[in-house]
Amino acid sequence: MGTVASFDIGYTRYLDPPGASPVSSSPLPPFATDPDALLPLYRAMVLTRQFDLKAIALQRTGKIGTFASALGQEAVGVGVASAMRAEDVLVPSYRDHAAQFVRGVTMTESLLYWGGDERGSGFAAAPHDFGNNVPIGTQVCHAAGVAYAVQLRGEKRVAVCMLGDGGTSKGDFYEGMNMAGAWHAPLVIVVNNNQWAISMPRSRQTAAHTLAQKAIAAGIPGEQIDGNDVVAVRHRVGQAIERARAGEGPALIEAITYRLGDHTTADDASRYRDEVTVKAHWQAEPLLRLREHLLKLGAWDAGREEALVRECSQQVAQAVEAYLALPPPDPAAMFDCLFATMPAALQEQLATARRYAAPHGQPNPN
Ligand SMILES: Cc1ncc(C[n+]2csc(CCOP(=O)(O)OP(=O)(O)O)c2C)c(N)n1
Ligand SMILES: [Mg+2]
Repeated sequence: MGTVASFDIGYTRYLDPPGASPVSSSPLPPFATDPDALLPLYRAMVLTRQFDLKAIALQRTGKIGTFASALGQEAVGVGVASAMRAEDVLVPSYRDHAAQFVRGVTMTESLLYWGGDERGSGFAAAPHDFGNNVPIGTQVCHAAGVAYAVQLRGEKRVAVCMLGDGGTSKGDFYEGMNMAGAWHAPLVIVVNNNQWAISMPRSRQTAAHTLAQKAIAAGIPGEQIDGNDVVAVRHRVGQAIERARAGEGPALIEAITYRLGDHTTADDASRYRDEVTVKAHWQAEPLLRLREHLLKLGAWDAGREEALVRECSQQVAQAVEAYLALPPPDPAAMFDCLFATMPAALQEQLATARRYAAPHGQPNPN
């Protein structure tokens, strides 16, 4: 038998975890030796971690609903969003607030979302970005449609879609990616492979050796990166985005990371995974990785670390204060944006909501 086609899946890492042998012989991308370019990335990762800590506490005290933390995966979101232009379109999953914060979404908006408030899905600073997508993988179809639309309009914009490893087992993922490939549309798909789909490990989700290779079937390039290395994420995703912008078509990037926390606040991961493995992954976590690099560049020290953590936690506290001070939304808001003309059944529900909810602007007596 001859060979009609063969494919390679590349892997990129620049910042090695302690004890790991170097992968890349290529020099660091220029921004990676410039503290002025790196410090905003580090700050965004620290801010996300502080936000996650606080959001979990808010869920525990009943101030928000279920929450999905990005603990250990901060470099994926920060790297992706920092490689985008403001006019690009982020189509995220529910675990992508690190990316959203870099896009200008406020922490108060994010808390509103997790508090079940429709106002948390409209972003003042990123009005064309999509809201958090909870149905797994369906956002790949939306993102393919966005990419097709900007292509038809002749705009130099790129749709960037984020989803999890579990999402790549869904038909929507294949369908969206396939159409983007067929249309040669400007779409970059970033798979956040955090090794788990709730309690289902990556090893049991698919027999595929990599998730990146799923792109090959759609006729688009696929590659892996170390998702805990913000330099690799920003650089490789940035290159894919600029290729897409230049009309060179879509790409898929699988970012390998690890979910250090529970799936959400409704989960207890200690029931299905052992602590020794989780502890080992703490050695490779993304903040530590960039902090070590900044130390080597002489751009960081314990004093600056302490000041940054303090500043970020204060910023989170202010966002929480603003969230808690907002009057509840008009109960009618949850019926908006569903139908051009509201069906009778929903009109009835709306009337019920109005009867039992507190008047708009008043705290609910319950
Ligand atoms: C269509 C659909 N099926 C099932 C679920 C329930 N569900 C919520 S999260 C999740 C796992 C997703 O795992 P992954 O895509 O790896 O993302 P992660 O949560 O790890 O970021 C599932 C199955 C859902 N939200 N949507
Ligand atoms: Mg996952």
